[in-house]
Amino acid sequence: MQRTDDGQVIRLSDYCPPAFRIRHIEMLVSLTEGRADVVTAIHAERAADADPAVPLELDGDALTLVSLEIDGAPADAGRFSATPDRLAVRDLPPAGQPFVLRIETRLQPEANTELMGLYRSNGIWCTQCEAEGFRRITYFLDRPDVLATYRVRLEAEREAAPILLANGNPSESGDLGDGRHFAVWDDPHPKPSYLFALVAGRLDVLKDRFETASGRPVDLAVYTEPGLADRATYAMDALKRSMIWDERRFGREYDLDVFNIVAISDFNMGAMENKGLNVFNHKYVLLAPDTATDGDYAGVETVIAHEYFHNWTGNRITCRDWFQLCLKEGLTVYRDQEFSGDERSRTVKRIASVHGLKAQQFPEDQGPLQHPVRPRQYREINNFYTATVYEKGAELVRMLATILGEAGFRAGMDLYFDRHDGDAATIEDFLACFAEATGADLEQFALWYDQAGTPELEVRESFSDGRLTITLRQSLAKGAAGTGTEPLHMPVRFGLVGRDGTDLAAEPSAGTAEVEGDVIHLTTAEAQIVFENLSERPRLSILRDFSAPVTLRHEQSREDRLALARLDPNAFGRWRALTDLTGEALRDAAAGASAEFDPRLIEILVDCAAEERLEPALRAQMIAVPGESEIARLVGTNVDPEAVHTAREAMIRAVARNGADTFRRVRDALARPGEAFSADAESAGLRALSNALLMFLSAAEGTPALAREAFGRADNMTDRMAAAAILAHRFPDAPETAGALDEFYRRFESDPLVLDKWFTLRATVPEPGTLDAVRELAGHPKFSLANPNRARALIGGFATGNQRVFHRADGEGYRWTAERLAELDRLNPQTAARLATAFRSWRSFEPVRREQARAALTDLAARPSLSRDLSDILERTLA
Ligand code: B3K
Ligand code: ZN
Repeated sequence: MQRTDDGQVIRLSDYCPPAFRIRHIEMLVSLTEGRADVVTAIHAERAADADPAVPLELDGDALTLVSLEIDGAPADAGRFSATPDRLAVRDLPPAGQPFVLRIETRLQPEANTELMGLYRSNGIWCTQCEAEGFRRITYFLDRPDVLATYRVRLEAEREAAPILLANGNPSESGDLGDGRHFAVWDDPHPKPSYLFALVAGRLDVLKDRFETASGRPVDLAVYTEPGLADRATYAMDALKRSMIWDERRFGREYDLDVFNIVAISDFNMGAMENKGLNVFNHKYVLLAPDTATDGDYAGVETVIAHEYFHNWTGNRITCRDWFQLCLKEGLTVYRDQEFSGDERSRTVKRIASVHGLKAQQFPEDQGPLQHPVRPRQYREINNFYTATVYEKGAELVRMLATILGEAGFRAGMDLYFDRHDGDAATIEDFLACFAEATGADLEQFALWYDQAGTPELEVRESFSDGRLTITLRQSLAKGAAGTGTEPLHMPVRFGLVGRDGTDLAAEPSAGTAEVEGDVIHLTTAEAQIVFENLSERPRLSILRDFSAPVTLRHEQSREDRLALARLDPNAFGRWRALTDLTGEALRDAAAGASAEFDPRLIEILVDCAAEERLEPALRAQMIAVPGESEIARLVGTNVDPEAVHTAREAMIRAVARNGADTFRRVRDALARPGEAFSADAESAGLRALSNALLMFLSAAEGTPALAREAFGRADNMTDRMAAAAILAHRFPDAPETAGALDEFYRRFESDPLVLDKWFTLRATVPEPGTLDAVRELAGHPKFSLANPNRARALIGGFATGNQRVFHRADGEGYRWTAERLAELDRLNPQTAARLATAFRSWRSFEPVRREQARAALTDLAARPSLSRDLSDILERTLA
């Protein structure tokens, strides 16, 4: 039974340190079919400054208390009261007199469909405790500022669970007779309860070793379901590369004798950084050329690195409270982005991150679910693992690095690691380290954490007599979060591009904002910068590398913008110029303003595809046509998804028509027949470009022949999926498509990760008939709401990946989705709430759809016993 809503709001301003300290925990978890018995000994002590009469109030969630002992004696009934969600113990000793509570609980992991706490995934016992899952295992002060060492003993039948894992280092193991065995794990590093984990089951393993820079040997292992360990080699390689990178880039070494990763099928998110025992959604571990796309490979590399980097940013230094979530998440995303940039191509990675930010975080920041990077209040913390906390949080760290420079940033990080190792810290603690290490004043910068919304940056320029004046103006509108609108410290990176495509070396001669190298520090609502004695009128390339997460309004001539798209020496600047131009053209077409595309723009897109000096991955990014939801965001109000679809198709056809000959030539030259598959970034880039061209060529020819041929010839999942998507999306009624999708299904029917792709492929066909298809797919024998990946593949694929059908004018797309969410909410509130965010932009649609969406949401919100997770999202979305 999920927690229903009690309407309680948790506020940052109410933070109080705990009245009791818990320094050490011993746990015995005994697993049998159908039940788990948990005995927890909590070594606690009243805080020195706490009221001597205050009871110890432990959190619980759906728990049954079996027994309670205080210092070795059964507790008198009068000394405690227990409910499923709370255990209060009175008359405990004063400060200075430690005591031990022994709490016995009994759980039913098989019945846990929420996948929080202890549950079973394909028979494997596993846990998820962040944010508040530990309280579903035992009563505890389940908050991140309570740090303790753990000793955990696991017992289970050897046959059912030959592998027994927990946090820390293995200490003892042995036989118990009766076919049962045990293992004891010691975690010497004090940690909050959200980092607790255990895993038990029949697992295969891939093992390796690593030696840290200071010579500590570490046993590495990736555990998988039986028969799949050979798919973990890339993950293992990514882990070792992450370990080396963190030593070199941040001086951070690993700190236990073992590092274990376990890949399971049923998981609410990507992965979890439990100390020494990372638990992963198997989607972010298992790879083979035949089953995984290049995107999957990149995703595994990123998530493996992300969870590993949490060992320092998250585990060694954790968060004081959940409002500080970005302290670990934004910082760790920044670190994984830097890692991927170093391992692959920095520009390609930066473009991918910015594209993701604009596609996911911008709509969140500009809609009803808006919240500051550090929220001030929440009803359900699981709903705040958002693009704003993660991706915008990473942008704030990136701005800090831009403002302070590489050396200053590193000095601040060193001080942070040094000073706060072992702490539960705050954003203030973090920023203070940078201020102290560099002498910078970061008070204004700190506003970024508390002011929600995407700021606007308006840029104007004027040139005469060799004198260029740039005027910058920033503004921030009050949005749904209702937070402040003060001017922010915005680092604005720029270049003055000369006629020959190189940056002019010019120093500003006057201005009201400080300029350091190629960065303007905009700290006021408006500022001006002046450059004099310029030999030519430069083209202003502004906001290079997306140096601040803002919406740019640059009054720049079309000629200059087109020129920058061709010759900005900063490749990111070229991409931005180009995608802004295509975005605006699509926006105007979708809003009915213009049905014609500027031929010069089309020509640049075509030329980019053939530009040899650009790496292929970058060319693929340059010629990508923005997706329908991105176009809808640019239109902003009264969106008609049919018009958006039509506009996008028209642009694809225009590019395809003009580029067909070039594209064919480039694509032929990219072909590497007979060459063995390699997953490296360069090969992935070749495939990305080749498949982008295949899409345009298929559109130009108007037949499925090319894609069908590519599908048949594909020797890897990237090419196979690309071809299948062209067939399914562009030629849904062709017999070639039915044949290919059938073949795909039959071949991969028993591979869950590939089957997820098949469900998504079918759910994203932009044709009205897809609604019947998804109805049927929800009843498909291979569909299951209980598996989050499968639920996301179908419901998420449809609601976020099929704008045209989800937003059908008759409201059927909304109603079908709402119905599935209601069903899913009874099993897994967290996943239901996450999927419900697909509705977040409902107000930007035209009145008929808006009304349909409102009705579907209102109807869903009015259902009895919705979870706190789902009702929180629905209420905020409707507010
Ligand atoms: N810290 C986890 C996310 C936990 C989500 C809880 N609802 C994974 C990560 O960000 O690394
Ligand atoms: Zn994380």
